[in-house]
Amino acid sequence: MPHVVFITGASAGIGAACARAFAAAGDRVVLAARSEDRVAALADELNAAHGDDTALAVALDVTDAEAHARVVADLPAPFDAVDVAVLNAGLAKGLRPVWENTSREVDQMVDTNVKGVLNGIRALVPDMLARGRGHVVTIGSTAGHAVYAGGVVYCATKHALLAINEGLKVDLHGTPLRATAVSPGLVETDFSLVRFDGDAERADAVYADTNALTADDVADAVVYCAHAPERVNVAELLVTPRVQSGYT
Ligand code: NJP
Repeated sequence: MPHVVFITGASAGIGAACARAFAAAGDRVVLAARSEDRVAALADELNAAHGDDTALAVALDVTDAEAHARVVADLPAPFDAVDVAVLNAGLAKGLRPVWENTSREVDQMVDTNVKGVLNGIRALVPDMLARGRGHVVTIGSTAGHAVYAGGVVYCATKHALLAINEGLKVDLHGTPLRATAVSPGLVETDFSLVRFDGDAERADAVYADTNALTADDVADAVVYCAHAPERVNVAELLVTPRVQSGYT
């Protein structure tokens, strides 16, 4: 039976790669992001490649708890019984000493990377519990294992994400549900463009001296965790470039 996989941040980067990888593996995917046109285009691509009802696009800002719950509750068949939640939407902003971060930058990172994931868990897990089947995969980071200069808030959100994954496993103990954190190192996506406010030169420089992962590398890891036999829970998967000098 194909899984139904709900992916946040599916309009770009790792989320879009996960969508392509799950669809190629025969699963159905719900593509959630704020950029409605981008997820709609990706859904069209996947439905053309893998057959109708492979992909459904939904507009979602994960920071909006009510919208998150509503989007999940309103999913039409055959996308309405979500088996795997890939809670991937995230960003970094304003990489400067923490006292120089604006309150907007702090809000953007905490609201998206932490509260957005909690909103996803609250929207999706109750139905998984009711059906006795489900898997929550959060996309963390090597930044959840360290703190680097200028990245205090981002790193703190990714430390929080690992705590959420650990806590979720505790709360899910005795249920058939699984919880996994996939923690990538440096991945070549729009992530750096976002964290440097669209400065492409700075973003490119990040990848110039490193053999960064591709988004597909991370997607393969996510699919591996989700497709592991039911008796297996991959608690956390750290996936880094073979050579990585620091933390993203
Ligand atoms: O970044 P990018 P990645 N509501 O910028 C979406 C982690 N990570 O794929 O809403 C809903 O290409 C945004 O969509 P849109 C990182 O922390 C990365 O690299 O349309 N969606 C887009 O689809 C993050 O958790 C690296 O703008 C929202 C997606 O998020 C995850 O990987 C290293 C949203 C971002 O795509 C994916 O990042 C690492 C919202 N409020 C961890 N805000 C790395 N790239 O090096 C944003 O260790 N999105």
